Amino acid sequence: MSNTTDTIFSKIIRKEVPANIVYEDDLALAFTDVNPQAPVHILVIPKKPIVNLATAEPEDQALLGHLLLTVQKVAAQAGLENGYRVVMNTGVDGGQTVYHLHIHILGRRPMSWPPG
Ligand code: DGP
Repeated sequence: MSNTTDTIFSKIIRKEVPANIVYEDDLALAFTDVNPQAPVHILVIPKKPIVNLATAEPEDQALLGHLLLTVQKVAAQAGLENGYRVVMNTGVDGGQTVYHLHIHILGRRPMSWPPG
């Protein structure tokens, strides 16, 4: 696992790489996933470069809460009134590929369980 957090998502935050941004505030950014796994697939990320949930610190408590409430806001904005799935792939076994903490919002199709 890389320790650097200057990932492609940092470049999206700095607007060096284009993205379809659907929500932004001082602490968070949300944009559509480049490789959608559902009709709605949005990523919510902190602007602070946290690697993943496993490396978040107690000082990040309020930020993590803000990200979840941002998920709620973005999902409502996307019209996911029938529900949605929230996923945080964490580390190698979690299937994480971009080492900047992100929350997937997947919606507008039925989800199965268990996930792959
Ligand atoms: P994960 O496997 O949880 O680390 O998911 C990373 C997601 O990030 C993956 O679904 C594809 C998405 N992604 C990777 N690079 C880009 C990019 O440059 N732009 C956008 N919009 N999404 C990206």
